[in-house]
Amino acid sequence: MWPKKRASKHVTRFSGTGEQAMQGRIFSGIQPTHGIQLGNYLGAIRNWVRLQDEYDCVYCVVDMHALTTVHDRATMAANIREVTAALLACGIDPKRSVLFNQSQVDAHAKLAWVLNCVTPLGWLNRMTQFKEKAGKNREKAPAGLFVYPVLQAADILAYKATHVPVGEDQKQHLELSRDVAGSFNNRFAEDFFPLPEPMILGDAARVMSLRDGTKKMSKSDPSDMSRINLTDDADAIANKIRKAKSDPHHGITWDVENRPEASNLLTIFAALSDRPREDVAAEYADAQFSRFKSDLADLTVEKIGPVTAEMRRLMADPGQIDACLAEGAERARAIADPVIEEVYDLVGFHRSGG
Ligand code: AQP
Repeated sequence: MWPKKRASKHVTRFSGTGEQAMQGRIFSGIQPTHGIQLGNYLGAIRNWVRLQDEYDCVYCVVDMHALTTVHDRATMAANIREVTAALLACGIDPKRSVLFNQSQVDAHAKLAWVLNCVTPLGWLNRMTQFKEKAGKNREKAPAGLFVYPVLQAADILAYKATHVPVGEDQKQHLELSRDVAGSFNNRFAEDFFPLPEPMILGDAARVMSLRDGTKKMSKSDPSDMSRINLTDDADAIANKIRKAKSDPHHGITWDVENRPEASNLLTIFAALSDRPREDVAAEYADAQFSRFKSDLADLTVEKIGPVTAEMRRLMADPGQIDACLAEGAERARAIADPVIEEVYDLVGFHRSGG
C-alpha cells in the first residue's frame, strides 16, 4: 500500500514582506511561436496579471511546446525574449510570480516521459487540436505535436498546480491533464497529484480573427491583418481595425450565429473597456461600422500603446530579460525538482547509493 499524500489547496507564498496564504497554485504557459496577439492578451495574460493577487502563480514561456513548429534557432531565441518582454510589460511581476522558460527546468521533460507511459494512446487520438494542427498532413506531423497534451500535463503537475486559467480552446487538454494525473495516482500513489481545475475567465475567453469571425485569432495565422500584435503601432492598429471584416447589417449587435464579426468586435471593445458587452452593444445599436471601428481603434491604441512602449524598452535590454528568466528558472526548479524526485521514487527508478 502506498502512503496517502494529500495536496493542500492552500499554498504559502514567501515574499519580502512576509508570508501570505494564497488560494492555491496557478500554472499557465504561452508558446513563443511568434509575438503576442490581442487574443493571448485578453484571453490569458490580462487574467494572469490579476490572479497574482490571490494565487501563487507559475507562468511559463513554453519553448519546448513551440519546438513542435519553430525550427530555427535565432527565431526561437528571439521569440522567447519577445514573449517574456510582453509578459513583463503587461504586468507579470517576476518577484511575485515565477516566470521562466520551460526548457530550463528539466522536470518538465522528465515528468512528461513518465506520464507518456501512463497515458493510453486512445486518449491522445481524441484530441481535436492535434487534428486541427496536423491537418491533412497527419503522417508528417511531428510526434511532439501528438504528445503535446502530455507535456502540458507535466507542466501543470510538476508544480502540483491546483488551478489552470485556460481559453475555451484549451479545455479538452486540461481535461486530459486531469485524467493523466488520475492515471498516475491510481497506479502509484493515491492523491499524489491534485486534479487541476480549469478557470475560464471573462467575456473575452475567445477572441476571433479580424478577417473571419468564426476562426480564433492566432499568432501563427498567415495573415497579419487577422490579428493585433502587441508590437503594432497606432497606425497599424487603426488600419487593421478599419479593414476588419464587417457585414451589411445596420447597427452593431451581438449575434454570434449570424454576425460573428460584429460580435467579435463587440467582445474586444467590451474587454478592453472593462464594460459589460450589453452596455457597449446598447451604445452602438444604431451606429455605422465606421464610427464603431474608429472608436474601437482609439480604445485599442489607448490600452495597448503603453504595453508596446514598455515592451520596446525591455527588448532594448536583452540582458535584463535573460536575468529575469534565469532567476525564475531557479525558483521553478526549487518547486519542481522535489516533485520529480518523489515521482522517480514512486515509480521505482533506482538511484545508485539510494
Ligand atoms: N484568440 C484567442 N482568444 C482568447 N485566448 C487565446 N489564447 C490564444 N489565442 C486566443 C490563449 O492564450 C494562451 C497562450 O496560448 P498559446 O501560446 O499556448 O497557444 P495558442 O492557444 O495556440 O495561441 P495562438 O496565438 O493561436 O498560438 P499559435 O498560433 O502558435 O498556435 C492560452 O491560454 C490560449 O487559450
